[in-house]
Amino acid sequence: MRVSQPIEEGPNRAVLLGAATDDASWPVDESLDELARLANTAGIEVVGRVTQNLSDPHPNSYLGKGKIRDLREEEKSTLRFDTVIADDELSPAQQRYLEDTLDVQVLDRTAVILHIFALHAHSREGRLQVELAQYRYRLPRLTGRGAMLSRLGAGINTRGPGETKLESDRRRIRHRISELNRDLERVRDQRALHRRQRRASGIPVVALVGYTNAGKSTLMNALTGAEVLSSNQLFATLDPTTRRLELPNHQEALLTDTVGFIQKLPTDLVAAFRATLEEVVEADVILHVVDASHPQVEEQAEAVEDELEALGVLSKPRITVLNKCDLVTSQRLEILKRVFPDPVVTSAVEGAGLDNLRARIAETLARQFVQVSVDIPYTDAEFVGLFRAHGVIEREDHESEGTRITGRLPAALLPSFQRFIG
Ligand SMILES: Nc1nc2c(ncn2[C@@H]2O[C@H](COP(=O)(O)OP(=O)(O)OP(=O)(O)O)[C@@H](O)[C@H]2O)c(=O)[nH]1
Ligand SMILES: [Mg+2]
Repeated sequence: MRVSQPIEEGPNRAVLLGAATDDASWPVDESLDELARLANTAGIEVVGRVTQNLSDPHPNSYLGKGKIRDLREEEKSTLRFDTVIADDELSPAQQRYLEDTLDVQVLDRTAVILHIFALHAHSREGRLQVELAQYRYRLPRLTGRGAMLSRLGAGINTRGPGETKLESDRRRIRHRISELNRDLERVRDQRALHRRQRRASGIPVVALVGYTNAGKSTLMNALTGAEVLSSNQLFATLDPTTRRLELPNHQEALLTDTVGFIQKLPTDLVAAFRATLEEVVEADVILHVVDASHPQVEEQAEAVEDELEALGVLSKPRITVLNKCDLVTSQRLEILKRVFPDPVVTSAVEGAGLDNLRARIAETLARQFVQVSVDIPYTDAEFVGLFRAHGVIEREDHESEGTRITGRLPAALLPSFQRFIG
């Protein structure tokens, strides 16, 4: 079964709607610049913008009703727009009001992001996740104009007696959602198994995280010779990729590239990509890649930190990478070096700072792992398993009394092994 795209086919000429609210940390114009880039990535042309200062978005109409009427009366003929995109997630009521008043396609930031995700997901898991997120998003919005887009598959009509089109659509979507959840569970078990195997190999994992378009994939390619798609689009990467990373002193790690973050990222969408982000949760070190050339660099970094906090990984060792340094003046760089704690400065496209970054990763890992030699009696054999699962074994000998292991252990596990250290 194919998901019908949430965005209508054909030319889409959109007007962006933005509410400048009191508590917004992000200036509305910059937020709309970003929304315009999202729209372009989704294949939509942006022909105008309407913003309004409001303490909160209007509960029934997003912007004030006067503003919306002006848009209809004054601008509709001049701008010839067929779509509006709100910068915040619209409630079903807001969506309906805008549709009824403007008689155009009404989208919000989430719908546009979902559309981009659908275009960019390639793995089976990625596709399942996007489909699930799309249905979850559409279920409460199956009325009015949206209902026309709600048909699942073509030519199937399984409406039960006495059931309205809307009810049968809802029922089928719920059914599909539970199917998707089941399929995803299976894919996730598979992924968890792979992660366990990787863990057991004892090679530490380093995860790239950052705002979308910060240069994570370009950095991944520069560091490992991988050929992950990097492109000047938002959310170019959805599916995680892992490659071997060589560090100084013949040390090795695995480097994982992940989906980017964005401000106002809907929690449902984050939930749908939970499995992808488990790679981050299980990493030993997190590389936070920051686009040093972006005017909103601090706000972007903050949005990423918020997501890291939600994932519960703020306590993991983290290295801030100020990327795209080729695009900033040395003066600006000095300022940023004071804003971000102890950053490594890189240019992924020019290959600058990569040796420093490798050295910093090695140092950070070394701080977490300690070299030990332990004699584990056969009666405590479960500790051999523990060492295997979390440490790096360099040598293992089976002696008469027990197992002698030489290797590296995470510093946090040292107390548990203290009594085996001879
Ligand atoms: N000038 C310059 N451009 C860079 C640098 N690193 C990445 N880029 C460009 O920035 C754009 C985004 O790079 P990606 O590597 O795709 O970014 P990403 O963080 O993987 O983005 P998503 O996967 O979309 O979240 C591409 O056009 C890159 O060529 C850099 O150090 N300097
Ligand atoms: Mg990428």
